Amino acid sequence: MERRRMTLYGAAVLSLLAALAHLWVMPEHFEEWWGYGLFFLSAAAAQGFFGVALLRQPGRALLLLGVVGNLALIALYVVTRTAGVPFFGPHAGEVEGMGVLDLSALAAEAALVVALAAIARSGRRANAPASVEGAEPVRTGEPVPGFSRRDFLRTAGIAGALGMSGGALGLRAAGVTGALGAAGVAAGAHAGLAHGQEMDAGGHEGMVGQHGGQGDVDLSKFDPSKFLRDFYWGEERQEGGRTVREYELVAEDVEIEVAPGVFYPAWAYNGQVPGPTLRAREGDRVRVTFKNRGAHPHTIHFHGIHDANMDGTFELVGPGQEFVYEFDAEPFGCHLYHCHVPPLRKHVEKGLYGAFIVDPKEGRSEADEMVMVMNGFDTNFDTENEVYTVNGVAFHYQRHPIQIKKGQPVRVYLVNMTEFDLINSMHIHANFFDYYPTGTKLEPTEYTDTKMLAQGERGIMEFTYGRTGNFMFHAHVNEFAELGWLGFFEVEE
Ligand SMILES: [Cu+2]
Repeated sequence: MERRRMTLYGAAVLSLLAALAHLWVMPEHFEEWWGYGLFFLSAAAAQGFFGVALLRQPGRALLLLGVVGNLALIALYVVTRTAGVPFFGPHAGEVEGMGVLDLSALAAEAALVVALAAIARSGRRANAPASVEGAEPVRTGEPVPGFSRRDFLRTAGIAGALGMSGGALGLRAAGVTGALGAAGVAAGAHAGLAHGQEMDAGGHEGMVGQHGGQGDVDLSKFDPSKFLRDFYWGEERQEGGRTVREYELVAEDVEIEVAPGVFYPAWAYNGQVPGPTLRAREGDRVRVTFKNRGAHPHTIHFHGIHDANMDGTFELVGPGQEFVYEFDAEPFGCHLYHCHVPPLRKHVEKGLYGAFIVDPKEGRSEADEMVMVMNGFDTNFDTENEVYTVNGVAFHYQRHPIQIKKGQPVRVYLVNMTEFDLINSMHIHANFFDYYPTGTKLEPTEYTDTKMLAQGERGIMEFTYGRTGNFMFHAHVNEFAELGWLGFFEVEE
């Protein structure tokens, strides 16, 4: 009976481990759809209660329930990883990715089924008339026909140990980017924002040389100052008398720092949000090799004129897969690219976007060129942005003002990729700019100091500062400015 009890304890632990795994991933599933969240909550609750019930009243009905329930969960797992999510919710039909945590939960459930079967079997033997309790010693070396309880126990023990170590690994990974981490991130976000506001209030002092005295993000990972003027022209080659540009974009799941100490579990092109600024000349052949190293299917949808099968809307690129997009760069202008896998909001919100600039054949006039991608981050997963930025890090250009020269024309490629909020805007201080909507015409349509952009809208700004000093620029949606979308031009002689 001692072995039976040990198997019981083992089974209870396995059930609790599986429950913990389901509980762990529950918040992010709630974020996707309340139905998914509820499913994970129910599974966790059932497995939790089952583990406890097993130790109190391990009757045959309960054992059977455990076997059937866990087999059903295993079957559902296999279906969602092969055929896709069945019928329900926004992910219906979408194939889910696999991770350490869910595989260890799966291992725990499989081991649990084996253990429950073993308990049921030992129970039946113990209750058989010929078998008296305690009179059924399993002597070492005794030949046992078939699969003995000891074998079951050993199997369950090994699988359990695997499940536990896998679970621990998974928990560590999840601790960084996952659900419970979200609480920490949310708390961090508030700290970060208080911090931001403090800096905002101190902005005028900042102008006399105290920028960035209050901590910074890890700029070795991603530096918006470098990103600002970093244009990815691709590998240039000549094919049949025309210019071909070859680019490589890799989608991956990566944690990014969007304000000092505020981390966000992003899906990103080439490990950064925004993704690299792709650039070509009108008429160039653009060839983009896209590799998906993330856990979900993704694509790249380029704004421009191209074939239907190069549009990044139909051919999903699954985890581990590749796809090559090829098209002519047209029309010239300030465009964008982003993932187009449903639910679209989710894939964009997570960070899969960047600017795509096509120069006119004759080029544009000489200028100090830079790209500014306006965006936001929902750091506590409440479908609202807590942090707003230009180029991915809140208040970066307040801590590190953009150096420009007096009298030097500046050209800003401005792209709005903010999710959740319908509009964003750009305002520069003590100056006015020429504005070219979408950059598709060579004549400006407006001379202004504030421009409002809807989601996905973009344009080109041109201006020159005739005075030296520090000049602020920010969203004129003032709430966004206070939550990170604010910076300075430092104009020097
Ligand atoms: Cu995607």
